[in-house]
Amino acid sequence: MKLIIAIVQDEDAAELSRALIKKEIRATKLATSGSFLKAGNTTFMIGIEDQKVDEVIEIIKTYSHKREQYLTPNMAMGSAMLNKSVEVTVGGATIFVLPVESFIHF
Ligand code: 2BA
Repeated sequence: MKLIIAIVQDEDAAELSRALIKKEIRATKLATSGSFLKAGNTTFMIGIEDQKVDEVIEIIKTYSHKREQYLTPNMAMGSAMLNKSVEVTVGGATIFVLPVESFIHF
């Protein structure tokens, strides 16, 4: 078994959630935020059998879109302050696949 941790943009979370439910793939959604943009994002925790990992990654890919976002002037970036807008490309998704030592569900 594996644990997939997938960070997606909030805008993609509802559709991804629906697609996972439709495929009977269980997931937990966490409201998170990125350290760089400090904007909200959504983290999915998905416990899944090894042979279904690729299928889940394909589903996440289908519903996670790349978007341009702006760091606005005066937004703190580390200790530096910006004085003009900076464009960054966010997403599709950031995915970690971890081995699961044991899975207990009752
Ligand atoms: P944020 O940390 O808010 O980052 C948003 C976007 O800003 C990133 O998009 C990337 O394009 C840019 N960015 C982040 N850190 C940067 C830096 N030090 N210098 C220049 N540009 C930087 P994504 O790479 O698609 O990441 C989207 C979100 O996924 C991140 O939000 C963060 O919440 C998460 N994430 C990305 N990589 C991660 C990692 N290695 N570990 C944990 N979370 C990660």
